[in-house]
Amino acid sequence: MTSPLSNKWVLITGASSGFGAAAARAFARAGARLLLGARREERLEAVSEEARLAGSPAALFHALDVARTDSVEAFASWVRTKTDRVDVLINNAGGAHGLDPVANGKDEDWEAMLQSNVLGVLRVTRAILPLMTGHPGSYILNIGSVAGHTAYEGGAAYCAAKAGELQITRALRLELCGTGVRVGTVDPGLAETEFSLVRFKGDSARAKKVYEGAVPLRADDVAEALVWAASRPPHVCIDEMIVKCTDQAEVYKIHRRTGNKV
Ligand code: NDP
Ligand code: 8X3
Repeated sequence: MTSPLSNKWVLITGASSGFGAAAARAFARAGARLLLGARREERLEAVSEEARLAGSPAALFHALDVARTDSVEAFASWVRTKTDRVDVLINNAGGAHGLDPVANGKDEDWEAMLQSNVLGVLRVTRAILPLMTGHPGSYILNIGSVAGHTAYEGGAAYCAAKAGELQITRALRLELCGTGVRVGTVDPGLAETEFSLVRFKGDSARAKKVYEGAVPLRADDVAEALVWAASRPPHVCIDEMIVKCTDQAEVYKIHRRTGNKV
């Protein structure tokens, strides 16, 4: 049976690692053509090669920093040289920087989180929307987080950013109602990617502890959820999906076999 994603153009931001790279491979297995962006081009090159081997008829990549309007515009211009339509836009680029309480918060961490998780989604969506609006059934899928639903200590800016992403999704859903363009958010919980390594600025021991004793989500679990959502027929819009590992009932309620507390 032909995949509903066969030859569709799927644009993924933050495709150089974690969910974005896993999504590139998963959409490739479904036969999609890929437009991949992130800052680390050598990583993108490796992911695009994996995607080609997994079955993508075109796995293309270009440097993208969603925190800069000029970079987003250059990326969008490059996209327009490859295709006049984007069927699926996955706004995934983002992450957390630091886990300091507000009293000790660093401007550069707050700014990086709001730039990538909030303004990045707005910028990329604004730039790519013209390639989607004439095509009913196209789909904007944003990556939110359980952090957008529940606040936690040390998470003020990140939780605010992901709550912002959720409200951007909801506003876009309203704005695009009647165009046939679908808008949704996939909001994962604890997932082992480079997320904690980035949050703790390369401290791998601290990053590892976040997952200790639990069985977290894998990047592939989230990628499969994205492929499933994007494979629904055009009249079906998955608006909001929360995906957590079985060991995580709430942000703070994580079953750990070692009893370790992060
Ligand atoms: P990773 O750190 O593995 O991946 C983050 C990706 O985002 C990388 O490809 C990185 O690429 C990219 N990125 C970050 N900043 C920018 C930027 N300014 N411009 C372009 N690309 C950028 O983590 P995850 O895969 O876990 O994170 C993906 C998304 O999922 C993020 O939005 C994160 O907040 C969210 N999330 C993660 C969860 C988790 O527990 N892992 C749970 C819920 C949500 P590069 O550095 O090459 O630019
Ligand atoms: C990542 C999940 O709980 O570490 O968005 O903020 S959490």
